[in-house]
Amino acid sequence: MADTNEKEVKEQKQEDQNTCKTTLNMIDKAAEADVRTVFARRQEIKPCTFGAEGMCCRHCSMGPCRITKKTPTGVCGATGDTIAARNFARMVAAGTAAHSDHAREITNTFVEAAKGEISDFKIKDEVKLIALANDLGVKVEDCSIKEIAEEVGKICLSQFDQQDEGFVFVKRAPEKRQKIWQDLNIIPRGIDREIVDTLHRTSIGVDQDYKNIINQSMRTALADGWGGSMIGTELSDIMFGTPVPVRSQVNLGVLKEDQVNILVHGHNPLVSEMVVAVAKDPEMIKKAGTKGAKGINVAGICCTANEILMRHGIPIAGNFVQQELALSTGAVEVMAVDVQCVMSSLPQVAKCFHTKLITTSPQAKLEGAIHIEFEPHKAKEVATKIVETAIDNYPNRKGSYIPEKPVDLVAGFSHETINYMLGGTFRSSYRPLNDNIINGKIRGLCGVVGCSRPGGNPESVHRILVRELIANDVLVIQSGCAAISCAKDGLLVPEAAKYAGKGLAEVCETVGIPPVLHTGSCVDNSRILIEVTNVVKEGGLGDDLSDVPAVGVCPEWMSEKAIAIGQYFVASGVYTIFGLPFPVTGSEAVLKYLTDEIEGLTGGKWGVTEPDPLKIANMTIDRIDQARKALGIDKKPERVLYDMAMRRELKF
Ligand code: SF4
Ligand code: MSK
Repeated sequence: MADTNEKEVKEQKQEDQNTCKTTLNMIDKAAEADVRTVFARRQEIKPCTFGAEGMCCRHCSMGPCRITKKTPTGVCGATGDTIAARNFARMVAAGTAAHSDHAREITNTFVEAAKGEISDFKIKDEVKLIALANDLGVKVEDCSIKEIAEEVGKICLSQFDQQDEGFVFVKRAPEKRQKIWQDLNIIPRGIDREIVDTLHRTSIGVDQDYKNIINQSMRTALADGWGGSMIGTELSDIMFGTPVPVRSQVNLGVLKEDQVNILVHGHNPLVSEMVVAVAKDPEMIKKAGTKGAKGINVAGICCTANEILMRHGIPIAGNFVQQELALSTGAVEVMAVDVQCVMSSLPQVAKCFHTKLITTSPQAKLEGAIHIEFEPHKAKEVATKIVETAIDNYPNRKGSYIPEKPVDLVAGFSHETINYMLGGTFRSSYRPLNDNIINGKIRGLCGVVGCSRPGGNPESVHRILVRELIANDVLVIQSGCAAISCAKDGLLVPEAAKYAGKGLAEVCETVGIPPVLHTGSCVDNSRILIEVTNVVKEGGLGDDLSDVPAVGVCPEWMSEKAIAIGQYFVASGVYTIFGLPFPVTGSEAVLKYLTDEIEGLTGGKWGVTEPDPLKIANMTIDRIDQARKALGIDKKPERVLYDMAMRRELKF
């Protein structure tokens, strides 16, 4: 039942001018429709501090054990340090599993598409296929596209279950980085093997040494960033097209009053790609017309949204915290979900309206939803059923409330696009980017990634942080729900260069890019690894990722996947700042290892702080300036300090 709680949430959020007004507005509308949302549940359920600090172990039936000053070990004798490290490593393993299982499904489909065994998916980007084949050492001369694709698919598939040496994607990293990994013995053997190893060693009575556990979690995380996630991104690009800049729109206002609205939600682009294709079929549009609709409008939620935005310009309805609010508009005929970040509450919300909720993955069923199982062999058939269900449901819409108009954005900044846009068609290269970092017009790079979270003012943290960074000439690269937050604030268009510092604005205006580049879904954080690697390989900014004036930030992480991402950035040499809560704060030793000592091993480390955007911005800029100093390019520019009034001035 909705109650005053929703109102309290709204009042609290109104204090912050940067909170998404559409979200605020829809919290009210949801309450009117008797819909309970994540915002209200967050208010009611106070997090367990033992769990939040990594001090609860439930790995055997002698527990669960909670570590306190009075009880400093579990029943088995495990210390708080061991328990915190085990919990952390398990989060990395779970995140790696999520990204990599997504990638496995893509890879299996890719292999079948390469062999010509399925008709609905094909090799679309042959140039990228050949580039990847070259990186993987696959022979391309005198070989057909089919032969090359089959071999590339075979190698990618082998990365999951191989047992020993031969993890190929790490060879894309700078040589110095590979040597660091070799010396630390953290080059992954196979993706599945590292996940299993981590789960094994963190079960009762196995690895007790927190440093050893954390080091294994780095190997697991590398199997994600330079393995599962990278494979997912690369093969999706080859099958569906490598993103190029595309203009579209974002926020719940993308829903259409007079059209059949279909929302796709989750992460895996296989289903959503096909829904997008089928919804464009003139026969389907005609059918929608027979039901009184003027067309079929597909929009996305979460990272499936980012995938189809990047490749087709399909608008984004919202991010993680907006999924229930999207249904609360009453304007959605079908929400089709695949895997990850799908709230269990959706069937209850859908029931309040005419919306049909459809699950498509055998791994992710929801009680109360219709299940139409997706299989690559019958992709079009499944997508057709989804679209037809939506069309048939349109006459059942009983009135709706679609919030104010959406906001424009430009997405599609794959690492290939950055290469092409900055270097030009005839001499694509990262040289201009490097030169602009060296001459100080661009102070440095920052990947601002991750989730959106209820509690506090989720959208505003990202927005204030990113505005502060660009105002100080930091070029921001975004993915996931963080990108959606800033897109809704109008920061992902070239016109937003007016909010950037003088140097960054000049570069953006010359090239025609936004100061905040949308690089894709959370799996696509692997693109950022390649982007920073390309900067290193271009020359002039050190010989390793840890030398580049670049920082990773995830102010509002929510999922275990974010912890896996953070750990692969740290293991790759990047200073990576996460907002609290951070899941090892109960152990001083583990916290110190991750935020300090680990730097001596990898050159990267975690920064952990309360999600205060200005503090995070300062930490980021300080680190960038230190890196510039170490490179001897620290002469300019001046640091601009924005007070609250100046920041408000910057609003649209
Ligand atoms: Fe407790 Fe040890 Fe069992 Fe964990 S493994 S629940 S600390 S007894
Ligand atoms: S969807 S993992 S809430 S980014 Fe990728 Fe968003 Fe975080 Fe899910």
